Amino acid sequence: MGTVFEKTRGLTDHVLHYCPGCTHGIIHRILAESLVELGLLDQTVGIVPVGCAVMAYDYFNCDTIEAPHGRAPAVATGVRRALPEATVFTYQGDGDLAAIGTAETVHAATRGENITVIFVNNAIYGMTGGQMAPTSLPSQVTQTTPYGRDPKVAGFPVRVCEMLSTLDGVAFAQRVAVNSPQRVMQAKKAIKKALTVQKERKGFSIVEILSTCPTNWGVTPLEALDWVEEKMVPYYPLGVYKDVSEKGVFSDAD
Ligand SMILES: Cc1ncc(C[n+]2csc(CCOP(=O)(O)OP(=O)(O)O)c2C)c(N)n1
Ligand code: SF4
Repeated sequence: MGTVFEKTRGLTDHVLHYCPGCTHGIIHRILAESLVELGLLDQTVGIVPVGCAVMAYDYFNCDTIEAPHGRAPAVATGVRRALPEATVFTYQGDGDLAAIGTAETVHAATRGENITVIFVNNAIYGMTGGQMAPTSLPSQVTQTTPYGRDPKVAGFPVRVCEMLSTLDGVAFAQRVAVNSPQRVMQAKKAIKKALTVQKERKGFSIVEILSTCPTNWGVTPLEALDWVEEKMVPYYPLGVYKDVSEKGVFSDAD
């Protein structure tokens, strides 16, 4: 019998620890598949975060470094410059990337570092029990906003792709979601594009992926897929925010 589907060799045999209905696992799979299909896995170094993906170093079948507290883009910068032939990705949640690590993210982007950022936006701090994240939506109930996020008190959510696409160092920025099979395929295409931008040394690339956290949103796994569609997509429109990958961000690519 022919093989119809098999686990990608881009992932190890570790059992993922994510909650039922969490889409971190889907994102791991499509990132790992992309690295394999582009022939990049064996030269890849992944930089993994604090947050629920903290143990991603056990899951990706490539070299990894743990960079707590939002410092992944800074660590990725060092790896990329020391190993120019490596493929370097960061894998970061919205608390990690857009709160604790905002400075590292913005400055790596503005420097046009040849790295690929996989940004998992689930509108909440998952790992620590559901506190408000910079990306939590207006009126969203979280552990620290029990009456709903009030922008007058807690500010407005950060739209990372829109913000970063204003920076000259950014070659490619796209927001996708993984709440349906079609969207998963689009997300994988975006990841492959971002990795290709890096391979061609065209500048900083980021794929923001709208992801689920049924546990802390207080919904079922199926309801979480609708939650992404009904609550997140209107505030965080999907699409390509920047693509200057033909030309690249520097006139003389390294
Ligand atoms: C400076 C600092 N503040 C708070 C924490 C605690 N902390 C660890 S993970 C985390 C939330 C991570 O959320 P996110 O990045 O959105 O990832 P998720 O767990 O949702 O995937 C927090 C607040 C920390 N490690 N360091
Ligand atoms: S707490 Fe949320 S983000 Fe973390 S594994 Fe569970 S569902 Fe996923």
